[in-house]
Amino acid sequence: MLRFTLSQTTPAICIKGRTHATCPAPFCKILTLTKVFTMSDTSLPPALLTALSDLLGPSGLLTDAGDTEAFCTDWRMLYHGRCAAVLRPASTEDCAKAVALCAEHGVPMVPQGGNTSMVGGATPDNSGKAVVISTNRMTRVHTIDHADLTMTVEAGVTLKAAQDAAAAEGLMLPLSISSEGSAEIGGILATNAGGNNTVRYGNARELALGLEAVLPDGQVLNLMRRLRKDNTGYALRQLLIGSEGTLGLITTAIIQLQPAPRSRETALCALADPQAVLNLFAAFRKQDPAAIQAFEYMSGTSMALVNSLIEGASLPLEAPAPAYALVELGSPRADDSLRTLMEDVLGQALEDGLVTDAVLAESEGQRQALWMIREEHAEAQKRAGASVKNDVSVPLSAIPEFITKATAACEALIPGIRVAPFGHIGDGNIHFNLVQPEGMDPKAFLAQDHAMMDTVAGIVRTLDGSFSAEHGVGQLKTYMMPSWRGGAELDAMRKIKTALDPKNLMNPGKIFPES
Ligand code: 2HG
Ligand code: ZN
Repeated sequence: MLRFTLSQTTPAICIKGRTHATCPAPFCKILTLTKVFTMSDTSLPPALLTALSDLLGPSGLLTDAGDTEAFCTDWRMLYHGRCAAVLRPASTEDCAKAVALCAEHGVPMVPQGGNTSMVGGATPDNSGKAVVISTNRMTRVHTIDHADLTMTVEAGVTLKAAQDAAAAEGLMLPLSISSEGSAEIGGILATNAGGNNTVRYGNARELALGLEAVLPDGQVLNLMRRLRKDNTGYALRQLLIGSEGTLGLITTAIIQLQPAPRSRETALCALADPQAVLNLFAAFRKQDPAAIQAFEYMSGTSMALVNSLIEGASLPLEAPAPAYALVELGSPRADDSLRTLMEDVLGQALEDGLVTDAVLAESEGQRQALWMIREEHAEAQKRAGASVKNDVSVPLSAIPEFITKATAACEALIPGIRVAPFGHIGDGNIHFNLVQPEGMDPKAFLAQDHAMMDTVAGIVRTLDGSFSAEHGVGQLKTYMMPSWRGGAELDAMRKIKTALDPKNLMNPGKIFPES
């Protein structure tokens, strides 16, 4: 009988970086552990448990179901798995040794960062056989290099902490997502996260120059180079990025930075429909595409949910509208050219009737208030009841047709459904989210999730889009893979997976359908 006394605290913040006290989500509990556990709490073989406890120590190994529960449930509370243990290595070396031990014993491993996946990508199944490997103790920012404009950072650093570290040095990490207070660098790279600044700087993939990862057999893959050009064989880091933890566990990365913007202009605009939002985007792009830092779309329905369900959120416009655009321009120049650009384009758009109302942020506080309205969309929809997420991409030109057709199809499928799309319209990514009709049983609504997802995906397909844009496939959309990535493409993906992970131990059940 093996006994440990654990006493440690996991970060007391939620997806938004809120403290536990201010966050209503049950997921956000603080784990203050002063517990005794026994070997009988876990299904791990005794020899493995002993080796892991010797390696990781009490704060690095959790086996009590009460302590592991928070790691086995996703942010949306859709997936409730079980695990044999949570491993929390504090270094790449320990992580590699822990992975090697698990591989030796044939134990499946589920890598997990900030646990903010929207597709159940970091939740174990309910067999209780897998271990979760959490990166949340690997939190060092190693270096920030001004000459190379790079940051070397461990996987468990939250995106917000990495952004703040860059900002403290007068630089900018140009990746911004709603869950940045909790989402961690490792998970962000594993899922190739996109977010608000993709329109200008690309996805996580474009920002990662170097990478270190632990492969499924415990080998460390060191790709920590800081080179813009490096055509030396296959770009293995790009294979790991976006693999959703199925090919290995990312432990450290070299991220490209930018000079911090010294001028920024942010506006919230009311418009008639998505086509008008796209026309406004085209008007800015025509003047200065490089100035557009973010260009976000919000539907009237999704905005109304934010205003009614998020405390402190209020619409700073005269009246609600069918569509909104949040526009941000940024420049490392400290002059007022962006204000001129913003006023010129918006002035003309108002005159033409393209924009019906608009506000410009006059201070950093006002800017943050505008962004808060946008960033709270996921939270508002969570509070509105059960919802089905369709994180899709279509070519920009097809967005209006997509939204019109998909709205009609979903309204016909489930009368009373609240179609609440929003998203990163400047890069073609729409979160075509469907919120349950008021008063409907959430379970009855979710029972039709595949019917809704297939309806939306069918329209996406006719428009040359993708059913999986920035959130990944996870376990939510695995069933769709054969019809979207069949033939040689899925075959090549499976061969890569088998070559690196022949025993299918790394994040099993994600991306690939069982066959
Ligand atoms: C966002 O853009 C996130 O806010 C979440 O990607 C999207 O809730 C969603 O579907
Ligand atoms: Zn998004």
